[in-house]
Amino acid sequence: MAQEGMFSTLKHSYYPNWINKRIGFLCLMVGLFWLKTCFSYLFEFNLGIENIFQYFLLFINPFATAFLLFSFSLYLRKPRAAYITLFVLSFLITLLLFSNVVYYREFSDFLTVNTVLGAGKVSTGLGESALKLFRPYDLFYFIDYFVLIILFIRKKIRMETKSFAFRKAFAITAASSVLLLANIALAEMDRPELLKRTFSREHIVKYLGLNVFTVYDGIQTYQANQHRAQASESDLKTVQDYVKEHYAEPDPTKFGIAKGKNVFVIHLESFQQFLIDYKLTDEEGVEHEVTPFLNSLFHSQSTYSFKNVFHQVGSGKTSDAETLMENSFFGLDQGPIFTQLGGKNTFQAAPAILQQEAGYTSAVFHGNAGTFWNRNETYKRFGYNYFFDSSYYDVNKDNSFQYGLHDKPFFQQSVQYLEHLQQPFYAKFISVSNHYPYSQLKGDESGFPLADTGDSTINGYFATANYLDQSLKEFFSYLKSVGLYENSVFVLYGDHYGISNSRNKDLAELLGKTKEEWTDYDNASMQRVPVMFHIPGQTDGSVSETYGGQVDVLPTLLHLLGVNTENYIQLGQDLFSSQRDQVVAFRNGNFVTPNYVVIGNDIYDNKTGELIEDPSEEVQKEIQALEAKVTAQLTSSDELTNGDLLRYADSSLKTVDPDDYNYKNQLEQLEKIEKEKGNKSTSVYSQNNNTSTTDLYTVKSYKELLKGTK
Ligand code: GP9
Ligand code: MN
Repeated sequence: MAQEGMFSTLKHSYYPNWINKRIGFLCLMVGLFWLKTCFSYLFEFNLGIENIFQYFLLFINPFATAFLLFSFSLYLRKPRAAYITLFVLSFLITLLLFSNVVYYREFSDFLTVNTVLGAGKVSTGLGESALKLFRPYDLFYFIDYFVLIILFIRKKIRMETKSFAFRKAFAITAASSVLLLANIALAEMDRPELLKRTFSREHIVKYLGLNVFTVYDGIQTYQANQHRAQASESDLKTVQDYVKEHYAEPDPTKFGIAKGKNVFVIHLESFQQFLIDYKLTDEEGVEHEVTPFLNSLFHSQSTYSFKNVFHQVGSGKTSDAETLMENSFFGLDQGPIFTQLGGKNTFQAAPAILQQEAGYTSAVFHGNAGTFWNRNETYKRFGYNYFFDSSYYDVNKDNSFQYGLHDKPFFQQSVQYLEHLQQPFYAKFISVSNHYPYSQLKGDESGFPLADTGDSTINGYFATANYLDQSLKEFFSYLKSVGLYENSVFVLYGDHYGISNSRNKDLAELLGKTKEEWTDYDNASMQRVPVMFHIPGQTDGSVSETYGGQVDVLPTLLHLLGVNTENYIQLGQDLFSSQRDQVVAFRNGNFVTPNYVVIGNDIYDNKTGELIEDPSEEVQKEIQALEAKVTAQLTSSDELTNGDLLRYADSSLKTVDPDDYNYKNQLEQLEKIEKEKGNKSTSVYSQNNNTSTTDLYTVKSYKELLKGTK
């Protein structure tokens, strides 16, 4: 009866009846949260939405978690407690949303558990500017609470006094859980392995929403912290013993031959060894050399090239290759190390070593969002002084694709920053155009012949590799014209496969094999990626047959630069050393040596490519010994990274403090240094009488190049 009485007073009210029901009010709260979230998705965050389906996921993701969370208030019998709980829950997730909005305005990234725990640091970094991050319209995120409270006080909205049936509450919790699972399933359909690989925080937010992201990040942080908490200084000792025992002396004829030179690290996206010297035959039977410029470098008298180096990446792909190349240890078995530990661990990476040992300035150039692979955080811990991400480039629809700016404009636009770096520098350029799906070249850049297999991914691979090749040729011409070429060393490497194992059978014919002949042995062989050390001035270049992995590159490079590596914790061996093991571990535990290729339980003879069906006892023993080496290397790597053991390392290297790095306004930072140094400044810009050299850069499209040859 009391109910009726209450409703009767509402007959004259403007407010619909459903608002006065618990479920109705809950729906209203969900709706309001949904509105705020969608507003921030569209106007605050830059989520890189690519298609209608992604919009669809974006708009449904706030529903699932809000319903699920709010449904817990329905279990409370006392109406007042239930309404207050609902309010508090809603307020908390709104606060989470709003904090992210404000944080994003400054950092173009989302709040992680670690950032929140270290909030003191963030706010000191922000200083007075924190207040400037608020906007008048931010009231929009909270105004509804004031309005609702007033409406309650003035009894325009009333609490439903009846308690909510348990089974109904449960039905709502269950239904929202199903909705959440459906959301995750649809997201995984559009972006396979999303939760395993993360990619970037934007990816998780875009597909699953901020609430899921926060929980996901919390779980990851908890797991990482568990590992870390269990690790101790004595674990480092075990790894150190391995490193000592595994250390390979540098070749004295190579040690220091590039001392003091600038270092260009050129990351060749998805570039496999088989592309080197490859000629693609077109429909008319005409052969087209795919990468003439890289081939000329590979065979140059000034290049030490390696044709039996294998990629060793796991699910972190590009970022795992970066980890291997610059730290000489592996990525993780259970996901990308950049996203999982890049913002937390201590590293002894190339930029920090070179800065502290030899006064190098370091920079990384990449035309994709800085948050991809959590680079913006990881690079600081590697000790990179500068990181030029897509925000430093003119990127538009015509010169880019889903992974960022295309290589030609990328290299060209990079030099406006490169010319301001103090020498000697260590500069890494991450190319991207030769990335799956290999169908991104348009207009004047298209035209290089496509292969003719049943798989369009394979067919386009050669054209994008050729485009990368053209862009490098232009970049090198510029470097020669400004005098940087002669006093630099160039490290070029393929990061990982471009054609996955599942497609290799379709590739077989282009490599002179048949589908039927193709085996796991061939798949393993295809993990070869080119590695070159191009040192202008050297004349005894060669193509080495030694077996190695990406993990071996850092000690090799440091030795070329005259830096002793004995005191560092590096798991690879100098590629020039005569003491090399030549056992190449893949991230999944398979391995390759000059004699064997071992895939799971299968042993292949690496001379014939044949499966050894019945290995003799002698062979079995040999394999066991090799397996032990592989396990020792991979386990040392996992101990080192999961336990964050480098925090205990007692070397002369000063621990890098990420707070010392700021990737904003970097041109201004560089110009300030030039001014301070005056005529002692060693940047190209200063040496060129404070004049820019960007005009010396020439870019030609594929169509223009073709015309030139006709
Ligand atoms: C993205 C690019 C590609 O920025 O480096 O990464 P991948 O997908 O190859 O790991
Ligand atoms: Mn890659």
